[in-house]
Amino acid sequence: MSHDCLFCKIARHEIPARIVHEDDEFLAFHDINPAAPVHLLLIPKHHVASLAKIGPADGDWLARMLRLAPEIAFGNGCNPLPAGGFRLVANTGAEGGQEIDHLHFHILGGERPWSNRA
Ligand code: IU
Repeated sequence: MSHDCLFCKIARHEIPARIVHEDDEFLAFHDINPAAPVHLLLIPKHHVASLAKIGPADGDWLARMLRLAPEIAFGNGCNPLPAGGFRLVANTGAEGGQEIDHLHFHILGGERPWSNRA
């Protein structure tokens, strides 16, 4: 855990967030500046700066995180397939638009139109 990291603080419940899912490994909560009718962030509780820091030992928990994404999306307002769906976005690095240096998946969905900002 990184003591100064905002998302680590949210994972430790030191900063409030509108949490929609929590288990031993992961947390999902509403983005404070939503870019779509549904805009959630899914994070690992342990500190990982970004996808660029993922290594061979990270495959198992990363697979669990990916599998959690549709469960959280469809459980929290994203409309069912085939008409519905969701976007999964992992901004990585400065030129990737990453502002918070703790790995997070944006989960975006809801009735269109909404922009592809996120
Ligand atoms: P990015 O991929 O690092 O740019 O996304 C960071 C997101 O974190 C962004 O969409 C912010 O609105 C969001 N966020 C938040 O949900 N809570 C906060 O306290 C802060 C940022 I600071």
